[in-house]
Amino acid sequence: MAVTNVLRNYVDGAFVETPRRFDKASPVDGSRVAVVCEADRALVDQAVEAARRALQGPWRRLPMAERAALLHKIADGIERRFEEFVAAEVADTGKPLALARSLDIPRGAANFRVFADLIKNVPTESFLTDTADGAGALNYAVRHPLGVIGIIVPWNLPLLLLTWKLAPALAAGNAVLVKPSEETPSSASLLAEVIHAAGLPAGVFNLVHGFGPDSTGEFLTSHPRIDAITFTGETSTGSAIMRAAAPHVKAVSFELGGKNAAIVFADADFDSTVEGVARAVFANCGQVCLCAERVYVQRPLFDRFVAALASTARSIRIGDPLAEGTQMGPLISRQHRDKVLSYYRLALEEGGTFVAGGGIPALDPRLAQGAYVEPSVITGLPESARCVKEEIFGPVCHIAPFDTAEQAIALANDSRYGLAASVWTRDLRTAHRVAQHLEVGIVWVNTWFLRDLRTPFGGNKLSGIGREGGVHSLAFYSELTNICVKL
Ligand code: NAD
Ligand code: 6OD
Repeated sequence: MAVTNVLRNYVDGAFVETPRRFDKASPVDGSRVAVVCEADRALVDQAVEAARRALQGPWRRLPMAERAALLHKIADGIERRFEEFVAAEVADTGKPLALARSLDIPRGAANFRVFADLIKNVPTESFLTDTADGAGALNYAVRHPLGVIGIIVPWNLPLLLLTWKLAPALAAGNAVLVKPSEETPSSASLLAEVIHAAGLPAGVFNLVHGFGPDSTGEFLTSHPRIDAITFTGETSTGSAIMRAAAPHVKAVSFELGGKNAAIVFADADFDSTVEGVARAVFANCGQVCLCAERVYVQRPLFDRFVAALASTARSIRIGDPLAEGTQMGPLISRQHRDKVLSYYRLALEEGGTFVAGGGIPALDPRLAQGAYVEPSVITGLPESARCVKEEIFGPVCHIAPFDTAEQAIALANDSRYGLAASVWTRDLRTAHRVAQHLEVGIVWVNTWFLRDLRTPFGGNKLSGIGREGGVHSLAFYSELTNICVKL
């Protein structure tokens, strides 16, 4: 009989079991992936005190180069246990092996390497100031850790998003409590083993498993001795976290939801644009905050483009993520599938037509308890439809025509969200002009989700607060003290 993996918390340098546990179910077939020990309030308190002690201990005195070397050691550990991380991520999320191997796990390691190198090379400001006596003054800023950071992350890119926040927080010298999603506890648990083996001082990194409201997540956001919360997830959760964090005036950094537009001009290279937009819509079963759920195509190309995208959607091989050639796995859970399917039904009620998908795929009966949906393409909805306005977070887009660049900009900007957009054209003048008018944090031209980790990443409007990436991450995870010396 298979032994179920019990996932423990990691607090003050030790792995900790708790009596309260929950099951993590596989989105592939409903089987049990792991039993997870939920951290209660007392364990969170213990982790916070351990983190506070760590901030005053050897971690504080560690030379920056040694701190950076430890981050590289963690990256080495991820790479050494690469296939275990892949297996953990696939088991929790159901994403295809190839995706975990090419995106999630390599980025887990890369996040540590980038911030290890950056912290050694980033300057702080200095200014020479004129004074009345002519001697002047020298101002220079010194960087301090922000303190104890609560890191709360979602389930769609578990290791990638966790380490995207953890690596810069550690590089800047902070101590952290990490809460992964209850849907994806496995890769975070492996990471705790890697960090333990790398020899990070006790209390610097703490892992606490659990849920959001009335559970571990809320214990973190309302804790008086946690200095800041960095969060990726739904906009409504961000709003709840802000309320919980307000009494203690915690700093917050938020990467939230999106309803991203792809704008396709008639002169775009047809084949590479269909391929690129299909990736933007269907990657990770549509569960990337950057995915395009609104596609606008210039009228002369519209019918041909709709037909090609629908044909691509129908050709996607859906199934067991471990099977050779699978291109799309399930959604994260049956609960999330219910939400996505409710939008498929709503699209019909709102007057839309499915030119591809719209239901549940016929699959091997072994996968009957899985969370599968068909990749779908919808046309004919009014711009005011809820399916055009609300984030669905599944493998689905609505396609609508436009005539002029001004119209495309107005359509793309008519959203409460402002995370990302992509523009597809051979005309660079059009590309730059449109890109600069889009009310989003990230624009890709003739590509999608091409990342340089030094660049600012984040959203406008309801899509977030602040920017992370490169020096922007270090700015959030640091306090700067300006020292003014009269010469
Ligand atoms: P979610 O907001 O439901 O959960 C995210 C995390 O917050 C989980 O760990 C959860 O346990 C925790 N949480 C939930 N309620 C909480 C509360 N009241 N207090 C404290 N913690 C709480 O999001 P999800 O469903 O896991 O992820 C999907 C969402 O994340 C989508 O909206 C997607 O757009 C967004 N997302 C955004 C980005 C970005 O960079 N902008 C990246 C990835 C995902
Ligand atoms: O690439 C990243 O750094 C990042 N934060 C991606 C977010 C993807 C959202 O699902």
